[in-house]
Amino acid sequence: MEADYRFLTVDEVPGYLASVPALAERIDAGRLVSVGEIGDGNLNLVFLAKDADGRGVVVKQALPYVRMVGEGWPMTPEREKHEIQSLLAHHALVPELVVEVLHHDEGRHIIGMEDLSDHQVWRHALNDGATHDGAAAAVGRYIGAVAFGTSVFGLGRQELADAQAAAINPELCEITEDLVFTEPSVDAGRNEVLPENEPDAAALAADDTFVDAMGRAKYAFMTHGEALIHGDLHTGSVMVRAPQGSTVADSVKVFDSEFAFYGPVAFDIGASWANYVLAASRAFAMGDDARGHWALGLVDQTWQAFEAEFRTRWPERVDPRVWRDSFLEERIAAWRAEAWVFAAAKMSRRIVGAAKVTDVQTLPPDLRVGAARGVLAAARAAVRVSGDRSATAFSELCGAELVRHRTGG
Ligand code: SR1
Ligand code: MG
Repeated sequence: MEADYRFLTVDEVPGYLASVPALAERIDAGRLVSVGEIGDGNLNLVFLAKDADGRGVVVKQALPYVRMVGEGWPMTPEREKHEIQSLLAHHALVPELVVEVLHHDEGRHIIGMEDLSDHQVWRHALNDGATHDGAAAAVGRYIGAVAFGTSVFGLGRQELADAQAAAINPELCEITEDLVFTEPSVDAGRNEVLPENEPDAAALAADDTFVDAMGRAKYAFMTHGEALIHGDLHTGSVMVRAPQGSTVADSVKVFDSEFAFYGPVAFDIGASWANYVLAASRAFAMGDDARGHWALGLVDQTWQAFEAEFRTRWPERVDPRVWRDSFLEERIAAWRAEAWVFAAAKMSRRIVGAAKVTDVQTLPPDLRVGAARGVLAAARAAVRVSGDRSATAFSELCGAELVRHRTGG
């Protein structure tokens, strides 16, 4: 594939940093002690540079294809614009919870960002058994701030229209539409499970209730442009930090929002819930039930913080004349119910689909079978619930399925 821009290399990074004033003021490009390519995501190149004084910057470049597959899966590098726009919009709302953008190179699809190397990717920290208390609430507060501040409730009419127009992101949305909603039940040749899980994947695909729910969820995803959502808010899109010897997070930063678009608020909520269930599946599979229940408890922490943040901002809504408190209650209840189904979609895609997660994949196969089976069973059970749709009911239902299936068998 012929790209019309140059890919960044480790060797080029020092000169690049020196040539960009906004980066050169954050790092001494002439006294670098390390430059490395640290990207472990599915799509992009990510470089971290550190100087002799311990200062650092991150430089991220979008490739014209999906990194995890290679040139055979072309993908617009323009996605970096959506990442920048959403990071800036979200940072303006909750600066302490969103990575700081320092630089944008449109021609080469490069973003310069603050160095968060004193943080850990939350998924890695969860896999290692860390807790980072407060992180789940921070994620909920971020979702609530974005749900209000980028929506009809927080923006004037013209500002909203401009933001919606700038956020049209069909290529990245189509990845989600395919991988999250369609392919868990309709294999496009990208699915893969352990042989022992093939009956579980087949049962998911044959489950009419599940497939119908995915159809409704995909429709909502494609039509409910409520807010400038993150669009890929899994635990690999959050960095966490705790002081030495502490289990409490003193910094939580959301990043990697290239999938951002005007979509359903509950999609980000469901994404976070799904990833807590995946973290719990790992713990239950390893026989650490206390840790499994702790991970499931994150579901309600995110929900409560989301709801509190949205309610706090509600008095500032654009048109209180018709958006009365009764409408707030309707919205909150609707988002909570929708989050169940979005979470079910996100759980199932990480088990059968193309882009898996280390929570489950790094388990030994004999433990992975039961974990995967439990997650799929939980997803199928979640779309069947029509009664109590609280966050705690969701985690209790998932916990029961994870424990029931964990032995593999
Ligand atoms: C082809 S991209 C695969 C996945 O990686 C991203 O993190 C998104 O979750 C996407 O679905
Ligand atoms: Mg990502």
